[in-house]
Amino acid sequence: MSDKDDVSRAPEKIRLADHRTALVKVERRLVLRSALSLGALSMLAGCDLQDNDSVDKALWAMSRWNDRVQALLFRGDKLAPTYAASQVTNPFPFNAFYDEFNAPDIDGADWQLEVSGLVGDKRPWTLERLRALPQQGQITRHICIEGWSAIGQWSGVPLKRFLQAVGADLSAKYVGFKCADRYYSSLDMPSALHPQTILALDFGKEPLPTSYGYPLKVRVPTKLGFKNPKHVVAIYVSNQNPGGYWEDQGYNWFSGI
Ligand SMILES: Nc1nc2c(c(=O)[nH]1)N[C@H]1C(S)=C(S)[C@@H](COP(=O)(O)O)O[C@H]1N2
Ligand SMILES: [Mo]
Repeated sequence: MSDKDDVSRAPEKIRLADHRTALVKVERRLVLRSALSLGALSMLAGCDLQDNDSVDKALWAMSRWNDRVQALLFRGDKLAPTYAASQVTNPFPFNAFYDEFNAPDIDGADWQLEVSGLVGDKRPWTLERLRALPQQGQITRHICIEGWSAIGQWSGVPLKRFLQAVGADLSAKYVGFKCADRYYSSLDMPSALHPQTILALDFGKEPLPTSYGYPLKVRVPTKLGFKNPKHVVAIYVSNQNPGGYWEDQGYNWFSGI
Protein backbone atom coordinates (compact mmCIF):
# COMPACT_ATOMS: atom_id res chain seq x y z
CA MET A 1 0.00 0.00 0.00
CA SER A 2 1.50 3.37 -0.97
CA ASP A 3 1.49 6.42 1.27
CA LYS A 4 -0.87 8.11 -1.16
CA ASP A 5 -3.37 5.35 -0.46
CA ASP A 6 -2.99 5.96 3.24
CA VAL A 7 -3.99 9.58 2.91
CA SER A 8 -6.80 8.97 0.46
CA ARG A 9 -8.29 6.33 2.73
CA ALA A 10 -8.25 8.57 5.77
CA PRO A 11 -11.60 10.35 5.10
CA GLU A 12 -13.34 6.99 5.33
CA LYS A 13 -12.72 7.04 9.05
CA ILE A 14 -15.26 9.80 9.46
CA ARG A 15 -18.02 7.65 8.10
CA LEU A 16 -16.82 4.52 9.89
CA ALA A 17 -16.39 6.37 13.17
CA ASP A 18 -20.17 6.73 13.48
CA HIS A 19 -20.55 3.00 13.11
CA ARG A 20 -17.95 1.74 15.50
CA THR A 21 -20.39 0.68 18.17
CA ALA A 22 -22.74 -0.56 15.48
CA LEU A 23 -19.99 -2.78 14.06
CA VAL A 24 -19.53 -4.49 17.40
CA LYS A 25 -23.30 -5.06 17.56
CA VAL A 26 -23.35 -6.42 14.01
CA GLU A 27 -20.61 -8.88 14.87
CA ARG A 28 -22.67 -10.06 17.82
CA ARG A 29 -25.83 -10.26 15.72
CA LEU A 30 -24.03 -12.39 13.12
CA VAL A 31 -23.19 -14.90 15.81
CA LEU A 32 -26.77 -14.82 17.06
CA ARG A 33 -28.18 -15.37 13.58
CA SER A 34 -25.91 -18.23 12.62
CA ALA A 35 -27.07 -21.58 14.03
CA LEU A 36 -23.68 -23.12 13.41
CA SER A 37 -21.74 -20.38 15.19
CA LEU A 38 -24.20 -20.38 18.02
CA GLY A 39 -23.92 -24.16 18.33
CA ALA A 40 -20.13 -23.98 18.26
CA LEU A 41 -20.19 -21.18 20.78
CA SER A 42 -22.48 -23.21 23.09
CA MET A 43 -20.05 -26.09 22.93
CA LEU A 44 -17.09 -23.85 23.72
CA ALA A 45 -18.96 -22.09 26.48
CA GLY A 46 -20.19 -25.41 27.84
CA CYS A 47 -23.78 -24.23 28.25
CA ASP A 48 -27.00 -23.50 26.37
CA LEU A 49 -27.07 -20.03 24.91
CA GLN A 50 -30.72 -19.13 25.05
CA ASP A 51 -30.73 -15.44 25.82
CA ASN A 52 -28.75 -12.41 24.75
CA ASP A 53 -27.04 -12.16 28.10
CA SER A 54 -25.49 -15.58 27.95
CA VAL A 55 -24.39 -15.02 24.36
CA ASP A 56 -22.70 -11.81 25.50
CA LYS A 57 -20.99 -13.63 28.35
CA ALA A 58 -19.75 -16.38 26.04
CA LEU A 59 -18.39 -13.82 23.56
CA TRP A 60 -16.56 -12.04 26.35
CA ALA A 61 -15.17 -15.33 27.64
CA MET A 62 -13.88 -16.13 24.16
CA SER A 63 -12.32 -12.72 23.85
CA ARG A 64 -10.45 -13.24 27.13
CA TRP A 65 -9.33 -16.68 25.99
CA ASN A 66 -8.11 -15.05 22.78
CA ASP A 67 -6.12 -12.53 24.85
CA ARG A 68 -4.40 -15.30 26.77
CA VAL A 69 -3.46 -17.20 23.60
CA GLN A 70 -2.13 -14.02 22.02
CA ALA A 71 -0.11 -13.18 25.13
CA LEU A 72 1.46 -16.64 25.02
CA LEU A 73 2.37 -16.24 21.34
CA PHE A 74 3.84 -12.81 21.97
CA ARG A 75 7.49 -13.12 22.89
CA GLY A 76 8.07 -9.45 23.65
CA ASP A 77 10.94 -9.20 21.18
CA LYS A 78 9.13 -8.88 17.85
CA LEU A 79 9.90 -5.47 16.36
CA ALA A 80 7.43 -3.37 14.41
CA PRO A 81 8.78 -2.31 11.00
CA THR A 82 10.43 1.12 10.80
CA TYR A 83 10.45 3.54 7.86
CA ALA A 84 12.46 6.37 6.29
CA ALA A 85 11.66 10.03 7.05
CA SER A 86 10.61 10.43 3.39
CA GLN A 87 7.79 7.91 3.97
CA VAL A 88 6.05 9.86 6.74
CA THR A 89 2.35 10.45 5.95
CA ASN A 90 1.55 14.13 5.55
CA PRO A 91 -0.92 15.28 6.70
CA PHE A 92 -1.20 12.65 9.41
CA PRO A 93 -4.85 11.65 10.08
CA PHE A 94 -6.57 12.61 13.33
CA ASN A 95 -8.81 10.16 15.17
CA ALA A 96 -10.63 10.12 18.50
CA PHE A 97 -14.12 9.34 19.81
CA TYR A 98 -14.95 13.05 19.17
CA ASP A 99 -14.24 15.66 16.48
CA GLU A 100 -10.80 17.24 16.20
CA PHE A 101 -11.86 20.68 17.50
CA ASN A 102 -12.89 19.02 20.79
CA ALA A 103 -9.39 17.66 21.52
CA PRO A 104 -8.39 18.67 25.08
CA ASP A 105 -6.46 21.92 25.25
CA ILE A 106 -3.80 21.21 27.89
CA ASP A 107 -1.36 23.72 29.39
CA GLY A 108 2.00 21.93 29.50
CA ALA A 109 3.22 24.12 32.38
CA ASP A 110 0.34 22.92 34.63
CA TRP A 111 0.20 19.36 33.36
CA GLN A 112 1.36 16.55 35.65
CA LEU A 113 1.63 12.84 35.07
CA GLU A 114 0.24 10.92 38.05
CA VAL A 115 1.83 7.59 38.94
CA SER A 116 0.08 5.01 41.11
CA GLY A 117 -0.39 1.32 41.85
CA LEU A 118 2.51 -1.11 42.23
CA VAL A 119 5.32 1.45 42.09
CA GLY A 120 7.88 2.59 44.64
CA ASP A 121 7.80 6.32 43.85
CA LYS A 122 4.33 7.89 43.39
CA ARG A 123 5.51 11.49 42.95
CA PRO A 124 3.86 13.06 39.88
CA TRP A 125 6.05 13.96 36.88
CA THR A 126 6.36 17.29 35.07
CA LEU A 127 7.23 17.65 31.39
CA GLU A 128 10.61 19.03 32.39
CA ARG A 129 11.49 15.91 34.39
CA LEU A 130 10.32 13.63 31.58
CA ARG A 131 12.45 15.54 29.06
CA ALA A 132 15.48 15.05 31.32
CA LEU A 133 15.20 11.25 30.86
CA PRO A 134 16.83 9.64 27.79
CA GLN A 135 14.71 10.12 24.64
CA GLN A 136 14.28 7.67 21.78
CA GLY A 137 12.81 8.22 18.31
CA GLN A 138 10.94 6.01 15.87
CA ILE A 139 9.29 6.20 12.44
CA THR A 140 6.58 3.57 12.51
CA ARG A 141 3.16 2.78 11.08
CA HIS A 142 0.04 3.52 13.10
CA ILE A 143 -2.73 1.07 12.16
CA CYS A 144 -6.31 1.95 13.03
CA ILE A 145 -8.89 -0.83 13.30
CA GLU A 146 -11.27 1.34 11.26
CA GLY A 147 -9.30 0.57 8.11
CA TRP A 148 -6.61 3.20 7.66
CA SER A 149 -2.94 3.42 8.50
CA ALA A 150 -0.31 6.14 8.42
CA ILE A 151 3.42 6.44 9.03
CA GLY A 152 4.51 8.91 11.71
CA GLN A 153 7.61 10.01 13.58
CA TRP A 154 7.50 10.10 17.38
CA SER A 155 10.08 10.43 20.11
CA GLY A 156 10.06 10.32 23.87
CA VAL A 157 10.98 8.26 26.94
CA PRO A 158 11.02 4.46 26.58
CA LEU A 159 8.22 3.26 28.88
CA LYS A 160 10.58 0.62 30.30
CA ARG A 161 13.00 3.38 31.34
CA PHE A 162 10.15 5.29 32.99
CA LEU A 163 8.83 2.23 34.83
CA GLN A 164 12.34 1.57 36.13
CA ALA A 165 12.65 5.21 37.24
CA VAL A 166 9.46 4.98 39.35
CA GLY A 167 10.46 1.62 40.81
CA ALA A 168 7.53 -0.22 39.22
CA ASP A 169 6.95 -3.89 40.02
CA LEU A 170 7.96 -5.23 36.60
CA SER A 171 6.54 -8.64 37.48
CA ALA A 172 3.03 -7.10 37.70
CA LYS A 173 0.67 -8.00 34.86
CA TYR A 174 -0.61 -4.67 33.53
CA VAL A 175 0.13 -1.00 32.99
CA GLY A 176 -2.95 1.25 32.78
CA PHE A 177 -3.29 4.75 31.29
CA LYS A 178 -5.86 7.47 31.95
CA CYS A 179 -6.34 10.42 29.58
CA ALA A 180 -7.54 14.01 29.90
CA ASP A 181 -10.53 13.24 27.63
CA ARG A 182 -11.81 10.27 29.69
CA TYR A 183 -10.20 7.85 27.25
CA TYR A 184 -8.26 5.01 28.90
CA SER A 185 -6.33 1.93 27.85
CA SER A 186 -3.85 -0.62 29.16
CA LEU A 187 -0.98 -2.87 28.16
CA ASP A 188 0.28 -6.28 29.25
CA MET A 189 3.66 -5.86 31.00
CA PRO A 190 5.74 -7.47 28.17
CA SER A 191 4.28 -4.93 25.71
CA ALA A 192 4.88 -2.09 28.19
CA LEU A 193 8.55 -3.16 28.44
CA HIS A 194 8.90 -3.62 24.66
CA PRO A 195 11.89 -1.63 23.29
CA GLN A 196 9.64 0.32 20.88
CA THR A 197 7.01 1.35 23.46
CA ILE A 198 7.61 5.02 24.33
CA LEU A 199 6.00 7.89 26.21
CA ALA A 200 5.99 10.13 23.14
CA LEU A 201 6.48 13.86 23.75
CA ASP A 202 7.40 14.86 20.19
CA PHE A 203 5.74 14.33 16.84
CA GLY A 204 8.17 14.99 13.98
CA LYS A 205 10.71 17.26 15.65
CA GLU A 206 8.17 19.36 17.59
CA PRO A 207 6.18 18.83 20.80
CA LEU A 208 3.04 16.77 20.07
CA PRO A 209 0.34 18.99 18.54
CA THR A 210 -2.97 19.15 20.47
CA SER A 211 -4.73 16.81 18.00
CA TYR A 212 -2.11 14.12 18.28
CA GLY A 213 -2.07 13.93 22.07
CA TYR A 214 -0.24 16.88 23.67
CA PRO A 215 1.60 16.69 25.94
CA LEU A 216 2.06 12.90 26.13
CA LYS A 217 0.92 9.97 24.03
CA VAL A 218 1.82 6.34 24.59
CA ARG A 219 3.22 5.15 21.28
CA VAL A 220 3.08 1.35 20.93
CA PRO A 221 3.85 0.37 17.31
CA THR A 222 3.27 -3.33 18.09
CA LYS A 223 -0.40 -2.59 18.92
CA LEU A 224 -3.42 -1.27 17.01
CA GLY A 225 -4.04 2.49 17.11
CA PHE A 226 -6.69 2.39 19.84
CA LYS A 227 -4.07 1.04 22.28
CA ASN A 228 -2.03 4.25 21.80
CA PRO A 229 -3.65 6.61 24.33
CA LYS A 230 -3.19 10.37 23.78
CA HIS A 231 -3.31 13.23 26.36
CA VAL A 232 -2.20 10.83 29.09
CA VAL A 233 -2.53 12.17 32.66
CA ALA A 234 -2.03 9.03 34.76
CA ILE A 235 -0.08 5.78 34.61
CA TYR A 236 -0.60 2.89 37.03
CA VAL A 237 0.74 -0.60 37.50
CA SER A 238 -1.71 -3.33 38.47
CA ASN A 239 -2.43 -7.04 38.55
CA GLN A 240 -6.08 -6.36 37.61
CA ASN A 241 -6.70 -5.79 33.90
CA PRO A 242 -7.60 -2.07 33.60
CA GLY A 243 -9.42 -2.58 30.26
CA GLY A 244 -9.86 0.34 27.91
CA TYR A 245 -12.35 2.66 26.23
CA TRP A 246 -12.77 0.49 23.10
CA GLU A 247 -11.53 -2.71 24.74
CA ASP A 248 -14.51 -2.59 27.15
CA GLN A 249 -16.88 -2.21 24.20
CA GLY A 250 -15.80 -5.49 22.66
CA TYR A 251 -12.56 -4.72 20.80
CA ASN A 252 -9.99 -7.42 21.45
CA TRP A 253 -7.92 -6.31 24.45
CA PHE A 254 -4.53 -7.65 23.27
CA SER A 255 -4.73 -6.30 19.70
CA GLY A 256 -1.05 -6.60 18.92
CA ILE A 257 1.84 -8.76 17.83
N1 LIG B 1 -7.06 10.19 24.54
C1 LIG B 1 -7.39 9.51 23.44
N2 LIG B 1 -6.48 8.71 22.88
C2 LIG B 1 -6.78 8.02 21.76
C3 LIG B 1 -8.07 8.07 21.18
C4 LIG B 1 -9.03 8.92 21.79
O1 LIG B 1 -10.19 9.05 21.36
N3 LIG B 1 -8.65 9.63 22.92
N4 LIG B 1 -8.34 7.34 20.02
C5 LIG B 1 -7.44 6.24 19.68
C6 LIG B 1 -7.57 5.80 18.29
S1 LIG B 1 -8.89 4.78 17.92
C7 LIG B 1 -6.63 6.11 17.33
S2 LIG B 1 -6.69 5.47 15.76
C8 LIG B 1 -5.51 7.03 17.63
C9 LIG B 1 -5.46 8.20 16.67
O2 LIG B 1 -4.32 8.98 16.88
P1 LIG B 1 -3.98 10.20 15.93
O3 LIG B 1 -5.07 11.25 16.11
O4 LIG B 1 -2.65 10.68 16.36
O5 LIG B 1 -4.01 9.68 14.53
O6 LIG B 1 -5.57 7.54 18.95
C10 LIG B 1 -5.97 6.61 19.93
N5 LIG B 1 -5.81 7.22 21.22
MO1 LIG C 1 -8.28 3.77 15.89
